[in-house]
Amino acid sequence: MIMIKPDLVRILIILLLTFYNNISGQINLNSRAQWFVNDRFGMFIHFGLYSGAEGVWKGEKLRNDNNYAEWIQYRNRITKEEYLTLTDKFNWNEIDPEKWVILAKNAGMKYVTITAKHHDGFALWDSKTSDYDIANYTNPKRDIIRELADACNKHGLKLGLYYSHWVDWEHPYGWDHTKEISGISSADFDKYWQEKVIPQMTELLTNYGPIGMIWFDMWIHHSQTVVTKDQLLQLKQLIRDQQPDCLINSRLGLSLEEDKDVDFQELGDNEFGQKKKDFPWQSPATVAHSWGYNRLDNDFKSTTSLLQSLISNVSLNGNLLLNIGPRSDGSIPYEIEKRLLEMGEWLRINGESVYGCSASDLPKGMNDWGVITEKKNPYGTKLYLHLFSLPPDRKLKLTGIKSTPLAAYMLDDKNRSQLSFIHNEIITEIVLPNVFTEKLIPVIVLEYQKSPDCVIDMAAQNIEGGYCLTSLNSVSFVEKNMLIPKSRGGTVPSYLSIKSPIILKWKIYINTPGRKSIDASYSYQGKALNNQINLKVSNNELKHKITNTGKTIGEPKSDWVIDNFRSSLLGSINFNEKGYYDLEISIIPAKNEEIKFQWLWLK
Ligand code: JFZ
Repeated sequence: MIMIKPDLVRILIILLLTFYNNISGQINLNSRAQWFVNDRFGMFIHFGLYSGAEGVWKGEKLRNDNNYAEWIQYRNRITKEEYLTLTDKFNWNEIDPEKWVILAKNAGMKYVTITAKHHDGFALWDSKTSDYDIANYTNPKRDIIRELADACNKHGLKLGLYYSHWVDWEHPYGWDHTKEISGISSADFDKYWQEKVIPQMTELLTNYGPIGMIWFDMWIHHSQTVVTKDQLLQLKQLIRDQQPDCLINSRLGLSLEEDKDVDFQELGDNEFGQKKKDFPWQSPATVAHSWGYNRLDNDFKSTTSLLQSLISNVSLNGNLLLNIGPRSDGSIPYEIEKRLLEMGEWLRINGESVYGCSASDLPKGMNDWGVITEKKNPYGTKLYLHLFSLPPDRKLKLTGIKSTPLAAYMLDDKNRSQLSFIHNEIITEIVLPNVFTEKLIPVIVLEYQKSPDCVIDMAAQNIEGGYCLTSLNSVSFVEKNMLIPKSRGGTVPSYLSIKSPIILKWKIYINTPGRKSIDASYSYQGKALNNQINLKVSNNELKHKITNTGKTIGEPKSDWVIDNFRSSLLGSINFNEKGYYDLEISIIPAKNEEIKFQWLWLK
């Protein structure tokens, strides 16, 4: 027998953990979710009887502007009997779930989540619990979940199942929003729960091999619904017992505070990340608006914007679950298929910057040209700079990284031809190629020996080489209630409401010395003559008197009169040498007056 010293065990564990963390790059996740944060991109499939209605019923379109065609039975008040006539519309000889899986694979997606049972209560598999299922209405019997599970196995994708546990329009005691009028007893709802939810979930968890995730869909906390915490715990326990590796999304309905044992947070529909989070999360998204096929829903997002949503999420540690709504013959609308395939093409070349990547430590939006993902491995760290916009002078400035890169090249360049760059303190200036071979989103790779040091309290130079200084990139603490969000359709910008003297400070790095001018944008509606802005940099000082900025018209409508935000020159200052500068302004409003401060612009 080999004896292992406790010390050695400790060292081994530490080594293992270090390696583990380096691979994932994302902390605060349980081991179950490891594949999920690695894979980043999945396919959502909304398919059901509603797919046959296509968002129209008896010539009338869906009674809701959100276009959610899978809600047509509820919205257009269709009885169960009439709704079932939709089964005649389906062309079962054509419907082949393997085609959806192949599309997912070609799109670079690593998992597939299908509506096993949506709100209409109709099961897409051969359910022993309920006759309200696909097997009962097809001859020979079909089981879409089985076929999809087989196809996923064959092509190496993980299978996720959407199951509407709260809303069910078929079962007399399932939740249906009209019960807000009629009411429902908790005993009756529990009948539905024990008679349909638990047995159907048991079927799904025991008959279809490994399930990667269960996608529940209760988008409000259980306390606001008829569902009880105990019922949710029962359901969760069932999953943990039957499939210990299966992920559960946060729309189960328990808050993360009351139960930490949910595996990832699901954001709202088409809601994308705003902030880096370590806990795994995902945005469900559509290519147009509807989830189920809607023939009138033609507002398709571009491939570039879909890719940007995916990459931006990854840059904040998030995933993207992008939806297709097949038609009643199984086909995918051309506009959706085309975009998915284009995403796949991009990922085949540039996927290294998405799969297995996580957030960098720089705050979202700090560099205005795009987003950054990061990959650590035992040999070093790579940063991937995704260019959403291109600087007109073809010199990309990355602000915030202290370390000097070892190498810089385009991710799609097999030869890794080096891009020339200059590194100054915290600005890496990279000379971009004149022509990009990548037409959608070019990616620059920067290699470092180890995870590079970041400076996060700096205001970055923007794409035009200037600095836009707001309360958001300042180092000063600002009371939340002073931040006024934009309003009136964005014609009134967001601003800082200043009613008593305040000091705001920024840290910037100047890499091109010289004289720079400084403007301030603000609105002032009063009559006082002693409102002041004083600016200090090193030993220089600029003083500025604030005067009334008047009104303007936001839109050509007589009632759209809004405060004017005007840019005024404060003066110019000589920045003699390269280096860090502290910039400070004091804004001193006259007594009882309000200054609406927007930004400083330094260039
Ligand atoms: C739900 C479903 O009702 C819809 O049919 C679709 O399946 C979608 C993926 O999920 O819709 C929602 C869920 C959450 C919100 C809004 C609509 N939300 O958080 O605001």
